[in-house]
Amino acid sequence: MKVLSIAAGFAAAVLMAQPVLAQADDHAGHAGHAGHAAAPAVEGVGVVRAIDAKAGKVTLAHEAIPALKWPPMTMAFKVADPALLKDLGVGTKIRFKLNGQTIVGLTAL
Ligand SMILES: [Cu+2]
Repeated sequence: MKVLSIAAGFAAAVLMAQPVLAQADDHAGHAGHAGHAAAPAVEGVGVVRAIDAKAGKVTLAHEAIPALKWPPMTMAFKVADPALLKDLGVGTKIRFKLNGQTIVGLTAL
């Protein structure tokens, strides 16, 4: 029975490792940015380029965000709450608050 219990323990370890791998994958699609893992909430300024209310995403041409070492660029962000998008239009300049790569708050400028 010893062999069986070792095999069961190994299977459990593999299962437990999977959520960690999935988290790491979240950042793989964003190679243009350096070192934003576990970033605290940070503010940025940008102009709305596109809105996808259904997906809860907004594309911004954002200014540099020195706290995250991000250069100015155009990219899509998820929003924490789709209601944040309701007063936005293409061309609206906003100040936004980020938690990781999710916008958690914004105001039109
Ligand atoms: Cu960016």
